[in-house]
Amino acid sequence: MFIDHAKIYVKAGNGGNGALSFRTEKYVPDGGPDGGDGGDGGNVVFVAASKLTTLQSFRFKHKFVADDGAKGMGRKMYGRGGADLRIAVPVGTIIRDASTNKILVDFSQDGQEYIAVKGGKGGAGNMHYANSVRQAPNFARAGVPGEEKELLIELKLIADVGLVGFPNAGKSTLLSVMTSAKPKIADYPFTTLEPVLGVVNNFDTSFVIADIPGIIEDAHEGAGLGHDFLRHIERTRLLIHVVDVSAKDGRDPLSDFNNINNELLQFNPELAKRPQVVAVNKCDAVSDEEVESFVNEIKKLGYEDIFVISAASRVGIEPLLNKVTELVSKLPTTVLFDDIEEEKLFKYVPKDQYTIEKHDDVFEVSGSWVKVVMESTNFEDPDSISYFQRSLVNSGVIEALKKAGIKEGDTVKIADWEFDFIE
Ligand SMILES: Nc1nc2c(ncn2[C@@H]2O[C@H](COP(=O)(O)OP(=O)(O)OP(=O)(O)O)[C@@H](O)[C@H]2O)c(=O)[nH]1
Ligand SMILES: [Mg+2]
Repeated sequence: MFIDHAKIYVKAGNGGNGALSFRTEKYVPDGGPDGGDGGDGGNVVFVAASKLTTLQSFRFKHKFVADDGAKGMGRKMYGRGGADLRIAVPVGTIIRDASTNKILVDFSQDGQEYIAVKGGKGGAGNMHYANSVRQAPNFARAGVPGEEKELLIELKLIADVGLVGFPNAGKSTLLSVMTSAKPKIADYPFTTLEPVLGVVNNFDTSFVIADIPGIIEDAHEGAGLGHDFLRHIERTRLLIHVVDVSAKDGRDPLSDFNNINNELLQFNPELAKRPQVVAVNKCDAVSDEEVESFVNEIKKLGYEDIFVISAASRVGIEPLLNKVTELVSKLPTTVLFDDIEEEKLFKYVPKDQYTIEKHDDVFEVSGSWVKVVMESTNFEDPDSISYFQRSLVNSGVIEALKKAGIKEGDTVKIADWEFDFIE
């Protein structure tokens, strides 16, 4: 059921045949040729839609055929053109030609279109073939068949929103209340060691949030966990900057805030320019006055979208979520894959951090990453499962399973879970 990797067959509509017909009217014994043209076949067109986040629609349907053009008719009547078949795919989808593996299109913008196969031209009717010598053309052209292709459809993992902040600020807690992801949360710094993704479904918008390890001062020089993982949020549209306003560990929230922004700047000035929503967290642990004075300081720095929240007690989450949803739906994607290289795509887990063992028809996948993936998946939630599956694809596990000889219907075992392998 690894639906974020689909192979489909597309066929454009055939052109309609041209008509072979002669005018027959009372008192006109030998009417001239009046066979009309056949209509053109419909194209199969893919359209990127930012509202979609999965390739769910390809799970059960693998064959897509556009309408044929209608055949031409007598009395110079043209056949109707076949309608295009339009197929919506999420932004971030890549389509390859299955026979060559060549990338045909990389959808990075909402509304982007790609004609995958063209409909056949309609045939000309015999009315076109009359001339002074050949007055009764006894032939018409047949319509051209529509193109057909086998395509591979893949969906890259792209986070729309990145959570940044000092270790222990409550980023993972916030992810866990905004999405159905179940990241590890604990009262010590560097709880999060690998990026964790969650899917938000708010109103009719859905987007992906990435929780990354905490950043500290001098991360750009390798302090703490360093900042390599910042590349996971380089293509996000906006950042939620989580600040612990309680300053429990003797820290100053304002210098935390400035330090993080400075680290972003050191890493990539573009990332520092990304719109930021400030989540002033742990408001339950300090007085209202302290919260207010911090908020005022942030306002002075020019930030407008500031939300006072308590992630742990779910206070103030809804207005924050609504604002982020509104901004995400308005902001353009920052993803533009000019030259597509596999290594540039978001990788959920590094390759080679797993092993695959085969026992009869059961392929067991194990390794340290499994824990990370499992912790961030809610198996009750279809979106979460779909991201889990995608992470398997992106981490190369599916490829490795295939190399190990997995067949449709075999069992994949990961930790305590078993799945049927369905392509
Ligand atoms: N009082 C209070 N505690 C909170 C709040 N939000 C989170 N915490 C606690 O703060 C601690 C750190 O939370 P995490 O969500 O793990 O923090 P993080 O930013 O992901 O930390 P790292 O992954 O280590 O960078 C946990 O003990 C949380 O329970 C809050 O609103 N109020
Ligand atoms: Mg964390």
